[in-house]
Parts: sequence; C-alpha cells; structure tokens
Amino acid sequence: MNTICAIATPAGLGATAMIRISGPEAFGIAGKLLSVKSGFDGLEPNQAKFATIYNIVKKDSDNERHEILDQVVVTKFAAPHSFTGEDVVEISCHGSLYIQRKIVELLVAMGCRMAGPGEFTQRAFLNGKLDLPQAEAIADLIEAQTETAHHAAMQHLQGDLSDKMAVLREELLKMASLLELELDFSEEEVEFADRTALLDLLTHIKAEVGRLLQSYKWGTMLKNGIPVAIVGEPNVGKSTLLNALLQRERAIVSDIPGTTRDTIEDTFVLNGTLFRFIDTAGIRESSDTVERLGIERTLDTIRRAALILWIFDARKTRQEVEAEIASTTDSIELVDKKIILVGNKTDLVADKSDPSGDLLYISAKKGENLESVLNEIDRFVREKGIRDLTLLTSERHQALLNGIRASAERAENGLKNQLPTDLVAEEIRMALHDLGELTGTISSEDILHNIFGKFCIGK
Ligand SMILES: Nc1nc2c(ncn2[C@@H]2O[C@H](COP(=O)(O)OP(=O)(O)OP(=O)(O)O)[C@@H](O)[C@H]2O)c(=O)[nH]1
Ligand SMILES: [Mg+2]
Repeated sequence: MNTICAIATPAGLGATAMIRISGPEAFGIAGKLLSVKSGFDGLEPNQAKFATIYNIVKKDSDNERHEILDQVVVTKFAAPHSFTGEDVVEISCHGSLYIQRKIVELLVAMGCRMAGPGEFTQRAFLNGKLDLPQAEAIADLIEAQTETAHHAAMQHLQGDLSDKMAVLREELLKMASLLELELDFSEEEVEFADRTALLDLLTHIKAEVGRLLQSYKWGTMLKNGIPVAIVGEPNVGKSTLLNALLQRERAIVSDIPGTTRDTIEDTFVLNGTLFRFIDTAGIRESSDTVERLGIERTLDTIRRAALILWIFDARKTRQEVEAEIASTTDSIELVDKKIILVGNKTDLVADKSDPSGDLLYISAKKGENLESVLNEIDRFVREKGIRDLTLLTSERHQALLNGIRASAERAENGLKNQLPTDLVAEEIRMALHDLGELTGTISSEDILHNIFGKFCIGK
C-alpha cells in the first residue's frame, strides 16, 4: 500500500491550509520532512505539535542550503485510530499556495504518492471505518449548504440508511437460507420456510424500500432547492414578488402584460431549507409564438414544482381565481403539490377580506404581508416532515433500491403462483446482491471508481 498525500483544503487563500498524509510510511516521511523539537517519533498519537519545515535551496551545483519554508502544526494519528484506519499525519501550514505546493513537492520527493480523488475516504471504506453509504454521505456533508441538507447528510453518516439496510439484509438472509435448505432436500418435497411468513417479510421489505424511494424526490429537491413556481395571469405582479422575496432586482418588471417570457429562477434559504423560486410567463391566450413557448414552459414548471404560488389581482373574486386555475391545470397532475393563492396589489383595493380565510393578500410592490407567503411555504415543509425523514439523496441508492423492490415483487408473485422454489430463491439472492452493493459488502473496482472518482482530491 502506497503512502499518499494531498492538500485537503480548497485552492484559495486562507489563513491556514491542511495537508494530509496517510499510509504505512506516513510517520517515516513526516519525520524526515518535519523538524520537531524532541523529534517526530517522540510525538504521541492524537497530539499536535509545532514544527518547522526546511526547504533545500540549491545555489549552484555544489552548494545547497536549508531555508525555512514554513512553521506548521503537525498532528499524528496512529493506525487504526485515524480517519483512514492507517497511520495519518496532518500538517497545518500557512495558507500560501507556494507553501502548500512546495510541501507536497517535498513529500512526493520523499516517497509519497499524490492521492487520487476520494482516495482517503476510499481507504477509510476499505479499512472498515465506514460503509459505503457513510462514505458517500461525506461528500454530501461537505457540499451541504443549509441546515436541512446538513441534517440529511449527517443522518446517513451516522448510519441511518446503513442500519435500515442491515435489518432488511438480516431478514432476507434468514429467508434465503431456509429456501436453500429446501433445495438441498428437493427430492423429499419438504417446506422449511413458512410461506405466509415469507410473504409477510416481502411485504415489509417492499414497504420499507418504497418509503425510501418516495423520499428520493425530496432528497434531490433538498439538494437543488425545493421548486416553488410563481404563476398567474400576465401583469398580476409575479416578477415583482420574485424580486421582493429575493430582495434584489432579479426579473424585469413592467406594466406591459407579457413582460416575462422565459422562466427565471433563483435560490433562497428559508429557515434552513433551500428553495428555488421560479418566476414564469403569465398565462393567457396568445398569438405570439415566443410568448406561447414561454407559456408552455410555465405549464412545465407547474408540473415540476412542489409548491405553486398562484398570484391573482386582489380585485378578483375567489370563484374567478378557482375557475382560472381549473382551466389552466386540467392536464396537470396536482396530487402532492400545494397551491397557495396569493392576491396581489392590495394597495389598490379597499376591502380585501377573504371570507374563507385561506387566501393570502399582499402588496408585492409595497412589500406588505410578504411574511404570510413565507410562513405558508415554511408550513408546507413542516407538514411534509422532510426535515426529519431519512432521505435518499443518491442516484446509485435509488437504482439499487428499485432493483430490490423489483426482486421482492417477483419473489412475491413466485410464491403466490407456487413457482418452483429455486426461482424464488434466485430472486431473493438478487435482492441480497443489490443490498450488498448498496452497503458495500459487495464491491468491485468499477463501483468504487464510480463513487470515489466523483470526490475531489484530498477528500
Ligand atoms: N399597485 C401595485 N402595483 C403592482 C404591485 N405589484 C406589481 N405591480 C405592478 O404591476 C405591473 C406588472 O408587474 P410584473 O411584476 O411585471 O407582473 P408579472 O406578473 O410578472 O407580469 P408578466 O411578466 O407580464 O406576466 C408593474 O407595473 C408593477 O409595478 C402591487 O402590489 N401594487
Ligand atoms: Mg413577469
């Protein structure tokens, strides 16, 4: 096993930067590089110490002299009690790009190899410090920009998904071994595995996997921002509302109906959750080709949105607005979406009381009552409970869980139709294989390359 090194902090100017070394030669190489009072060997694991790094400067072919490159803090972790499970040395140096590069150059000259993408995390996985979903969660954790995304990644890192999978695997293994036993005694036509219990287990697995698959939609939305469409007739003030919510002039506003022709989007963090507001072209009958294309996009945006802010002129009645929504969305599946009705331009009306109480009334231009809109958006997330769910965020996990569900369904059908035991057993084996790939008990070069290749160097 090579000893690897890499800069673990981002390329940019910080007060300090950190360089990581991991592998069997980590201590030996660090000992040569670092001049530590009392010696590097004297440094206890899990302790940090002040050290000096010297650079060899060649004056001419015969003369070389040692020059201080940097004064650093060095931390030592002894295998197996380190992130990678190997001997690890972390060097915190000053943030200068020159110093960082020079230290890596010296390490390579002393026998380190530059780490590949995700190689530290991959080693942690191979040494059993993390399972695969946990290793993948590290990438999510590093990328998390909001409280909700952080929470989702942290749950995976703490083994939430892994624990759920381990329970499923245990149950499936039990079932598989009973079926295999029957196959061994196939001549005698005995049934070791209770068929009703098997069916119950398959139903349970399908439900558990189904719940996780459902959460994938939310998992990806949390990463990219929960899509909130701002729609309504032309000129009702959609772009004005977008700008007011973002507190900057993102979209063009004018009193000409049909100003916005394309969708305009921007992200916004509300109470720790990332949202993506999408301003759209006003919906109306139009003979203008470009405007019609824009309206098509509006309908598409409604299809993809989780939340719809339906903006109308506050002088309209509720019946008029409901008729408008019904006629525009008749071809759109609205289940799972929430439509919030927002009457705008209240500054122009004397009486805007809503007898039913669930319409919101605002003045986007004057910034009045915008908090009522934000409160409704927040309430939607709270009601869905997505801040507390175990969320599936990885495409890889989704594909494997889909496979597990399909195998469970086929096994179920096989049992119900009294198909031969070996066919049912084969489906269970396939489900077990997919589960193994998910948690990483089964892995190949290819799988690991696909996962860790997407990491940055230094992770
Ligand atoms: N009085 C008043 N005028 C408003 C309010 N909100 C928006 N307006 C005005 O209404 C006009 C249209 O506003 P926009 O935000 O461009 O409307 P839009 O819904 O994006 O229109 P399209 O892009 O054409 O679909 C502009 O002149 C705004 O200044 C409001 O709360 N009160
Ligand atoms: Mg507009």
